Amino acid sequence: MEQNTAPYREHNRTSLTKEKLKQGFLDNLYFIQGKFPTLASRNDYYLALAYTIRDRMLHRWISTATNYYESGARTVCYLSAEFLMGPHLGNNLVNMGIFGMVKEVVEELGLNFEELLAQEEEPGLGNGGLGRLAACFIDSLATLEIPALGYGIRYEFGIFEQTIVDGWQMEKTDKWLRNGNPWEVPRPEWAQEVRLGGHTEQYTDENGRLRVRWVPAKIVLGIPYDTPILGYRTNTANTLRLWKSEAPESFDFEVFNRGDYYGAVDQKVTSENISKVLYPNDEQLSGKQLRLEQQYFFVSCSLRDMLRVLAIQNIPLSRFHEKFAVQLNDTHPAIAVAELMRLLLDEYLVDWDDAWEITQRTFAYTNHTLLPEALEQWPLPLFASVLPRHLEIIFEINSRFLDEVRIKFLGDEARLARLSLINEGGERYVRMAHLACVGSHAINGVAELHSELLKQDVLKDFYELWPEKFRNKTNGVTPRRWMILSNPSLASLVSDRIGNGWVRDLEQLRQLEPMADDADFRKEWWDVKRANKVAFAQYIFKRTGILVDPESMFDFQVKRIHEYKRQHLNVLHIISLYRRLKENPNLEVPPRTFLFGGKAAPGYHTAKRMIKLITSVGEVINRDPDIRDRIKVVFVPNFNVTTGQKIYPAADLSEQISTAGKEASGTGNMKFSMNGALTIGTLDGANVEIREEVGAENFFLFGLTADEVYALRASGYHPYDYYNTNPHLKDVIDLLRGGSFSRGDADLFRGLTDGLLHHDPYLLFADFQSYVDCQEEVSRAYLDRDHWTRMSILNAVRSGKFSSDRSIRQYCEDIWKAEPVPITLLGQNEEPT
Ligand code: NBY
Repeated sequence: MEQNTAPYREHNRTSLTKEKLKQGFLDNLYFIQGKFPTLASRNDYYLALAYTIRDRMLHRWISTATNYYESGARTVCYLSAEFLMGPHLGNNLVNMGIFGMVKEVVEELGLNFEELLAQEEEPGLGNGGLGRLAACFIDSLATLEIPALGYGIRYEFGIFEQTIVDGWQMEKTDKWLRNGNPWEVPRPEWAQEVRLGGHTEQYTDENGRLRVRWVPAKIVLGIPYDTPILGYRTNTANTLRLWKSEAPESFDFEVFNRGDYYGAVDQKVTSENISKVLYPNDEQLSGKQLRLEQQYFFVSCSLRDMLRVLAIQNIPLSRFHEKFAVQLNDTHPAIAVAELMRLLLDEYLVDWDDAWEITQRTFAYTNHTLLPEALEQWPLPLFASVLPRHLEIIFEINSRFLDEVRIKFLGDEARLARLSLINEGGERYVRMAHLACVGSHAINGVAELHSELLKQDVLKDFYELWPEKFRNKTNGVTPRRWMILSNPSLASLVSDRIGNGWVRDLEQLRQLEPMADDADFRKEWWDVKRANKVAFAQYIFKRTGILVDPESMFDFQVKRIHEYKRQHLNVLHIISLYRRLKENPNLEVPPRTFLFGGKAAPGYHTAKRMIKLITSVGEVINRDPDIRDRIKVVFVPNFNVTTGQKIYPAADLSEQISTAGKEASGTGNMKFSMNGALTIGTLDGANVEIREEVGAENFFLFGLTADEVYALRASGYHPYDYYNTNPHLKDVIDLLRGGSFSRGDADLFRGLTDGLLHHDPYLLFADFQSYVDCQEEVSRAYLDRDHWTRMSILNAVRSGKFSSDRSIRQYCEDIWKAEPVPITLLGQNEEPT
């Protein structure tokens, strides 16, 4: 059929003039929503607008796919169990460069633009940093015009919605799809079959070779749902491809359940379960069969999808690793190593050695954690029952791998046991990090310190075996969402002075350094921050009923709630400041609002109690008349991408206070700094590099270093001694133990305080005094508004390194060997072929 692409420029559905946008919007309201203005709901308007924008993205999307198809370009495949995208509409408007125009169009139609943006339910298909990193990375890949696909799971329910009831976290299911998702396009024609369970059989093929056949217990279908991902002001629109599980009609209804209608429906329900819900655990194993099924499901669908693309582009299988660079976002997709081997060996009949070479040259692995308890392991019996063939392949990989180790480290049996893909100490497990290391040609950490600690500790034996595989790729965040979209007034203040080249090249912000000495600029900078704080104060009042003073310092700790992140250390300081203010009302400290946000894994009881601790301390302090509003404590419910976009621009101080050696990188720390917040932090994760970039004099450092933490633990850590010898710390702990913040209930926080007094695994007591002293420095600094503003400006303009564009450039050069493919729009400079 002849293609006719010419009309796209003038058409109501594609033209970018205001008149055509308006017409397209009203058309979509009528033809897609089936409404006319008098009956339309806010959601109808949002959807009509979303479709109006999507219409204008499709030409780039189709052109991008065509360009990639014709060039056969090397493609990056980012495999991640999580993509924490946040709302699409605003971001797409920013990346297309039509935010202002569309706002005008909507307002000229008498509608509230902000309200329509707020109508979008965010796709919260991730837990925290790891999922959000994947989202920033696909934004940067598209902006840098790199051919790339994000592969993941289309969870029907994303991360739960958090509410706070009586100070405790409550979870509600996240029904993000309930009003429809205008950004995705299902592609049932590219569905894949995934096998699960059953057993294996040996057979002899027609050439007399012994082969293995996997006889599965069930088959599920994976349906791809594609979402276009625009680059910032480029023609590139890459694809996020998320898999939804369904029951294959033929399989359950005919073959297995003939005559058993209810059994067949059951089977359908269990198949659909696989992509039903995101596991809400960060840094913690679930050990559940369904989780392993999720991982295998999306990995198998994605690899088969790559093989499908290879076939239609007529590329021989032996060049799989030349066509695709596949990144494993943590170990969640590490089963890909065994699955690609299985596909090559059993389905494409490739020899072991060739298959193994293709596999190793295809994969690279990013580690995101230093917590030993967070390294994924699957009990052997569970693994065998879900993936019997993969277990055989893993045994074979392991036996060949250990042979190699034996030669290199003759007689070192202990090392063999440490390196083995199978943990044999007691109950046997498959170690997914080891599978990822063995099956990849590159292994990276996500900040310099983290990458060093991987080599010295968590992956030491692999480093000694293959030092050449190890890299660092410090994380980054996209300035499109985290500055332009979320902080438009700061962005225009910057662009007014240096133009907008910084949006694609964040290092250009440094041109503003001299402005830190300009009093007028400092005033404008302060006013922007102040206006963002006023807006956030209103938001807090609406959400919590708490009145906060925008003149006060906004001091934020927002991130998942976890002992190693030490939200409770923050609370210990608040209590100590509260005590001092009660004792000495003339204490010269600036008014401060302590704000917290973050979700606790539903089964992580200590984390949930940390939330209760924050809210309980807040309840006492916020209504103490002696304090006269000089300090307030607020827990902002349901921290997610949407609330984050309001928070970072309103922050004066960013709390990055994890025990040194525990936070792999952190990315919130970067978002705060970019938006002009100062950091109080330990030398952990990317804090180290942030301090290097912004200058030690513009960073509040406290606490033990990672080396000191190791040394202290090695020499024997006794938290009780700190309690006994630091009267200040003792007072704080005794107030908690006495029930001062729990209406006299001495039991409410006993578990927390006893845990600290007797174990304190994250060394709060060891860092307490250093933290309190540092906080006093912060308070003094805030009293000098000019100097503070200077530091704030320098933090923002020296944060160029932390653009995810820089991270992605480094991955492309050093690991993926991928190059930009600029997109020619069809029908513009050339006719489609
Ligand atoms: O990844 C985070 C790290 O804690 C943070 O330091 C780093 O900046 C960020 C990006 O590199 N890790 C993280 O967010 N991890 C998870 O969310 C997560 C989710 C699921 C599971 C484990 C960890 N899981 O085992 O299911």
